[in-house]
Amino acid sequence: MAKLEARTGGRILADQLVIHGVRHAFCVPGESYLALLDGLYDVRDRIELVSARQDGGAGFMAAAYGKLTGTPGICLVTRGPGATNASIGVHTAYQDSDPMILFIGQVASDQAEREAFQEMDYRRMFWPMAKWVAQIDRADRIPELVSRAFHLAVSGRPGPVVLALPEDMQSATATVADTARYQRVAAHPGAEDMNKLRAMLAQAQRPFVMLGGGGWNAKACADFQAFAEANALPVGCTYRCQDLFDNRHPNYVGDIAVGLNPALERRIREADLLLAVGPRLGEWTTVNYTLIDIPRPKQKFIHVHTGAEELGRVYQADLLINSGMPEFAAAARALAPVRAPWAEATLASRAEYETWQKPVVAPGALNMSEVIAFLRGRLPPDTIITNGAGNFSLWVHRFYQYTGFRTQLGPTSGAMGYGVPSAVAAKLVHPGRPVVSFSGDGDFLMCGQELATAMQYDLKILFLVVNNGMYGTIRMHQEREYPGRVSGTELKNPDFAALARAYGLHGETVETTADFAPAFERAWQAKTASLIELRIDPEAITTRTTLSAIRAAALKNKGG
Ligand SMILES: Cc1ncc(C[n+]2csc(CCOP(=O)(O)OP(=O)(O)O)c2C)c(N)n1
Ligand SMILES: [Mg+2]
Repeated sequence: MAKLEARTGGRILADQLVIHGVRHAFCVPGESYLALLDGLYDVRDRIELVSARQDGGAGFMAAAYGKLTGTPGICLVTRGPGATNASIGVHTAYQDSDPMILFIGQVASDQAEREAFQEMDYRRMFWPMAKWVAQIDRADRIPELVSRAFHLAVSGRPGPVVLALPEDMQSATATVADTARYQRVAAHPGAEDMNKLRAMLAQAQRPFVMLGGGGWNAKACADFQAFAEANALPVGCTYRCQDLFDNRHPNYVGDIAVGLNPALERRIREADLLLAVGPRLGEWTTVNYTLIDIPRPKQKFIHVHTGAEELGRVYQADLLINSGMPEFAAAARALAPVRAPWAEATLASRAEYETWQKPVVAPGALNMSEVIAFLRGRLPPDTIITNGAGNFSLWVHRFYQYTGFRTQLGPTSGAMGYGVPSAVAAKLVHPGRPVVSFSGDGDFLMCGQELATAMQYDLKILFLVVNNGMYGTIRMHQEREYPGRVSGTELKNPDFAALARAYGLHGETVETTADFAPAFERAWQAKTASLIELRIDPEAITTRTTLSAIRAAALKNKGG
């Protein structure tokens, strides 16, 4: 065996990242982790260090990287201000069940507990939004604790882990062996579970599948698709998990979130067997916890989830299965198909989805449903679509067709600002695939500074900013609850195209539906990243109704 050499903590850590297969790390540098930056210098041919412009942008990039690759997204930030900024990425990865590791430079151990410059207790700060928070106090324990971080981030319900790194620990030297690369640990469904599932399916008349959650990969999606096909099952995807099932497939019947297709909602309510595979069944997926009865669904209910702690949490089920998604999907595929008297109903549900997909009439000169329909036909199938949070995303989710695993990156946490940095991560991971990023006007300015990162790393992304001059989602809720009393939701915006040009992008503004296609083609041909601002009518607040209709209904309600 080769003799071990002494290394600094920073170098040991960089070497562990290489061993665990990291290709990109996202950071905003800080003086609290100079020795780690120096360690990364030595491995720069294996790990590309991407400097973001705000630690929140770096956090989102790492969370999106985790979603996209199924391997932990790595984020490096400085203490106090860096950590607090980056926390939005940690919270998003937690709610989205995406693997991520946040490394934070910490004050030196001889100053700890004095509230030294930017000192914080990360265990207390991050515990409700991370799977594990720890501090590495000795350089010779870096391999052990980093290995544990990787194992925890990907195992069970995937999620974020936070490790604090005291400055003096990073610059200290130690002679220690590296660990082996981490392995993903997952539960498997038992043979009895699968037999019971099959028996319940065989007895059903109107089964319905809700697909969602974290921990999937392309093979698992393909296996699940084969199971759904063999049993003619209708499949709906939960909020922002639409890419787990090819939306062009005849068994795909729509997405399940607030504002879902009423025909789909009826089918879920009238189902006699609900098979929830992967999702947590949170507020959005259950339409504010109204879609499925609590605690006992009126349908026969099967819940499959990667984390045992999630099962039985809100909903009591006839069958609870704790399993990794790839493990469950492979077992489901291997089941002998049942007779499927519901096959016709699945086709009918698909037809309802196709009707729901047709562009709608909307107020104003620029109709978002037509824009998305154009993109659906025009974008190559491997395009990755990202979005942040706001009502603008409703148009994308309803009218686009995601073609398969990880053609969608959207925060199920509803975090504004995700659309731009997630696109940066996507283009770095898949330079050969087109990446189109959607933001609202409010949403965009939360992380729009990462346009600079896209330019710095030469990432040719198309950014679309849907501008209605307001925090529209909140204005919608305001009109519903406090009609006519607009408070804090108006926005006076910059010229987004000019802003993009200042960053060095190709920038355009579009105000009519007809002008979108030519603007898109110009942007598509541009040598650099590009941004198109889409000015829409504030009245076009959802795909189904207008702002004034919401206000009128609320006033009528209050009057009566
Ligand atoms: C980081 C963050 N801050 C605040 C909110 C609350 N919020 C949800 S949607 C929204 C408005 C979004 O505005 P915009 O991006 O312009 O999209 P629109 O709804 O107008 O289409 C706000 C403020 C949030 N979800 N995330
Ligand atoms: Mg807006």
